[in-house]
Amino acid sequence: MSDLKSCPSVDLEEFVDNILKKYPAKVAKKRKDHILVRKEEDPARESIQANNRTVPGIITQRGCCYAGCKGVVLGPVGDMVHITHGPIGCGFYAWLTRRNLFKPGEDGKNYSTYCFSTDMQEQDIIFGGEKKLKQAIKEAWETFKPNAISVHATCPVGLIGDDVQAVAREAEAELGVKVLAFNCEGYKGVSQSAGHHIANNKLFNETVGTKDEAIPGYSVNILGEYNIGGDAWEIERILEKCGIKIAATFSGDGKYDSMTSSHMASLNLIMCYRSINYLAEMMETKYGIPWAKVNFIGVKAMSKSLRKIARFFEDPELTRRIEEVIKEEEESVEQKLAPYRERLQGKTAMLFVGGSRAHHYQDLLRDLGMEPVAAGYEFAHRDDYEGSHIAGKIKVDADSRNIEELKVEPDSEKYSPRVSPEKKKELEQESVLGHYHGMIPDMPPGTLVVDDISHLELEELIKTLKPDIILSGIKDKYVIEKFNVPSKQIHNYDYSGPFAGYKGAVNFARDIDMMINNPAWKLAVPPFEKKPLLSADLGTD
Ligand code: CFM
Repeated sequence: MSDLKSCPSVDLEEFVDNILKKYPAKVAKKRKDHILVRKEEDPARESIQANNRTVPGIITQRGCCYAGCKGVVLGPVGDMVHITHGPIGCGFYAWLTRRNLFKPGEDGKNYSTYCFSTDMQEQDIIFGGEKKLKQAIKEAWETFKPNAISVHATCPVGLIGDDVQAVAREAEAELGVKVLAFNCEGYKGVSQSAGHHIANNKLFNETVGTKDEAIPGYSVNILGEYNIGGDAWEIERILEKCGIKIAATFSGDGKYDSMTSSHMASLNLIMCYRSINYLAEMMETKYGIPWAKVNFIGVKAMSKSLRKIARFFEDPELTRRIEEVIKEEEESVEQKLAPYRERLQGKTAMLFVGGSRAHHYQDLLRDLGMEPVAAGYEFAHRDDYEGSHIAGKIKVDADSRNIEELKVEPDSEKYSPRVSPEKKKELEQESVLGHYHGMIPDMPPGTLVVDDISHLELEELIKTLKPDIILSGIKDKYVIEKFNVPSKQIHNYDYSGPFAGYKGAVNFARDIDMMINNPAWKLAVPPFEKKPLLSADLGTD
């Protein structure tokens, strides 16, 4: 039934049924809707459940709301001080392990390598932590004079009810620096996805549009690019070579000031739709700035994204320059990629990453002749799988209702549509503007899509589909490698990168080749093959 090269004899539906049988009935019922065997030629006929609570007891790779707000969206803005209001562990574990790199601007301000925390103790939990927070903001301001300060609430802060918003307002008035406070307590929502939304709302309300400064030339903002391993710098190199100006990046290598005037740019480019589609939609409604979904991961994807920009600006000179850059860059990487492609051709991969990379990296794998056989997100929503057109149809539940949906209207002074309604419609129909097609249409029949994969499911997939590599994260990396399958971290790139753009594709190919074709995998014997394993059955009482 399946046409997977790696495992032609596997009946995927039977295989999934067998995995589900290992769960108690209630759990199996829930997980069933999060696993999709791609069968239909028309992907629009297939759908998956996502963004639901993880079943307690299942080992998930997800993070918390605080991680999504502080770690993901705000953290990369390096000229701000980001204060974690909570016990020290939360700050410590969000301390640059994601490798969102930062180069200071002309003012030389860079706090990205510091970890700021109020270090709450038991007595603060009992008597309240507001005073301590106020003191921390003051101290941070006096010591560093950052361009802005953010405060991020952790679980205990929400439980004891510290009013971080009031403290931020007071501090802002007293010190004369912007203080953004986020109620991103870890337990809000079902994953870090909730934190993205909370971060987007406040950046939209209190940062974007606070400074009007014209941006000349072909200007774009890059949304949802976080400069992991230097990705944003490779993207910047290419766009600048084409003559396109990046007004602001949200938020890799991000500067606070550039975000304040980002509403003056001509176009928003969305890399990671999951973490920042809210901001893009709201900026379009309020300021008339349209968005285009791009993917800068992969050679062909990069070129395709550049052509989308050319199509939007519709200037023959810019288009000519873009085509020149594409030709030059593609020729140069082609030579470098050829030897890797020879060794990687036909190898299979599985991808279980976050909320966008499990899709983006499929383009790069295909550039190398590799075949993605199974993929899934940890915390994405149904529109990331099925396409942005279904976003309005997703059922809101008790968990998603938790996060405020802002009511946005066109700004009476600052709203200015970038293109005529006719051209906008045309570009939407061509899927240049306002459209993300999602992961499922890119996965051919005979592949598997698994949302919020558990370790049990991952183990079964490894044993049966026997992939040559798994792109995933730190929580499952060593589980995977104990099965003698190499695992590349696609969250922080395992000390490597950049992987974006043309040069990044070569770095990635080099890393992947080194891992897959390393003879060590055939020599190592995992411990559970040397010694018998303890085993147990699930109790039924
Ligand atoms: Fe977007 Fe990200 Fe991702 Fe994400 Fe993340 Fe990340 Fe990610 Mo780790 S913002 S959804 S919350 S692309 S930190 S840079 S790699 S899980 S796939």
